[in-house]
Amino acid sequence: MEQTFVMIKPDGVQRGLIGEIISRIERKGLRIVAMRMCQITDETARRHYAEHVEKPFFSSLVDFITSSPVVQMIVEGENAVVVMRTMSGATDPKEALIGTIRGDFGLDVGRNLIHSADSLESAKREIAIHFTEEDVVEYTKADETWVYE
Ligand code: IDP
Ligand code: MG
Repeated sequence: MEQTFVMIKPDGVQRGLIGEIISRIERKGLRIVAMRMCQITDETARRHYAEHVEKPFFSSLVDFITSSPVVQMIVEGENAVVVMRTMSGATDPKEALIGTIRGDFGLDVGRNLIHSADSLESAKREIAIHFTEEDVVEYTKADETWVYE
């Protein structure tokens, strides 16, 4: 079982898509083991997006991600990192496949609704930024014998 970090961005929250996005995660068979709604600080946003500090869009990205509440999750499952990236779709929603979250609900790269960690290493780094061990619950979902062979 892998854990990944997922965040519904301010546009997803403001557009009333929290339920839709969480519903897709649940229906896929993934297990949410931590979840919170919060407005992230400038400092946390800069840490989270540190790899993009030199990019021209960095300051607008930080402004956007701190502009309104987000929903953060740790999502667990087999190959959870790749599965969540696939469900999220390409970074630019115009290119994201229909059936993905970005492909179905977005049009602009600066308003692409969801963040999901791009590797196991990123997932570990991001989980450590946004959550502590006490935030994480351990449980088995009743349907898991019907999700996994
Ligand atoms: P990802 O979210 O698919 O991993 P990254 O390349 O890591 O994409 O970029 C992080 C975030 O920065 C994107 O989700 C998007 O919100 C924003 N971003 C990326 N490229 C651009 C751009 O060219 N213009 C504006 N915003 C961008
Ligand atoms: Mg990324």
